[in-house]
Amino acid sequence: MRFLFVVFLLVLICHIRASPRLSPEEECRVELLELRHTVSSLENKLFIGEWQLRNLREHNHFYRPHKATPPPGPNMTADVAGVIPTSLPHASGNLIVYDRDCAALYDRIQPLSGFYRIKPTADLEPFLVYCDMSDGGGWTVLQQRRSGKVDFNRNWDEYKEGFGNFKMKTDEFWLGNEHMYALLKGGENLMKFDLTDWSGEKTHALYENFKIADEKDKYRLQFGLYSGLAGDALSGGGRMEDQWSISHNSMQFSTRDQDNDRFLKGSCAKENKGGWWFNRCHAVNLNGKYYRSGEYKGKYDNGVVWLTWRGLWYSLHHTTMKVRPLRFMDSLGSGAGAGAGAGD
Ligand SMILES: [Ca+2]
Repeated sequence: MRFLFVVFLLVLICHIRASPRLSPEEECRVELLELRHTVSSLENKLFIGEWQLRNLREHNHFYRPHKATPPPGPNMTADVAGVIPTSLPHASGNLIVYDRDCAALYDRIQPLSGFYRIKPTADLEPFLVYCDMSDGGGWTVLQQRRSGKVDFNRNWDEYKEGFGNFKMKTDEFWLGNEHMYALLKGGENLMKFDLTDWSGEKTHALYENFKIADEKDKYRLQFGLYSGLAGDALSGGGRMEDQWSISHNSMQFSTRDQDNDRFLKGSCAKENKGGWWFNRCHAVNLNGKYYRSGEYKGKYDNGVVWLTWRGLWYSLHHTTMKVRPLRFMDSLGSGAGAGAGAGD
């Protein structure tokens, strides 16, 4: 048995030795073919890499959000790395390109709600805004009241430049009339007012083509069609006889130190403790005195008010003013997200 096995092995070895070997020329040819294959594969990789780079440059897409980023908690600012890339080469020149508003940012990378830097016009320095990426997404927030911690009784320059805190989701702020002027310039937008009362009930109002003039015209307000559930208080409510004195359309902005209202005997901004587009004086004032309860009493109806929802003697708990382009396809894909509910 063992003998047979040895014979088998010898036959096998002889067979292997007898098998034809490649000549040096053939070996070289095979090697060449393999190298060509490798070169072709590397060329493909290079081509894809260059295409990706071109694509990223054309779309200012320097950063991809990490899927592992935890969602922001109630007391946490959302990830802002999406706007401040950290891995760019220092000698690369001015490569940081900011989005013109939160809608453009949403279109590009659909990040979480949070504070981001935007640059609506070329001549303006980039500035920080809160982007509400809920409620259909893409909202640039212009005003927020939440707790009464920030004093809104400010002068012209403060309203012009903006004030408040820009760190937490619940921070209160006024984005600033100059920033708002730049953001609203084209007027092809939809402004949404999200309102919450002290029992937690929410409502909203929407205005198309919301825009303000420049400082020379004292940031005069103009807006178009109303829709929503809160009532068209910005136009002065339903009563024609009231509208001439309390509609905010075409009104200039007033502050305690710049009286541009139509109330000849006094200053609406002084009485109402905040800057706003006062007539003589108002049906809406979201920058009024923050009363820490709903109904209030006093010499003036100077609370945070929306006439057609809770009246002039009820000061609201939460307010938000936020804007996005009129032709914005939200995450629902229908454009219907704006009226679907308050993104508060
Ligand atoms: Ca006046």
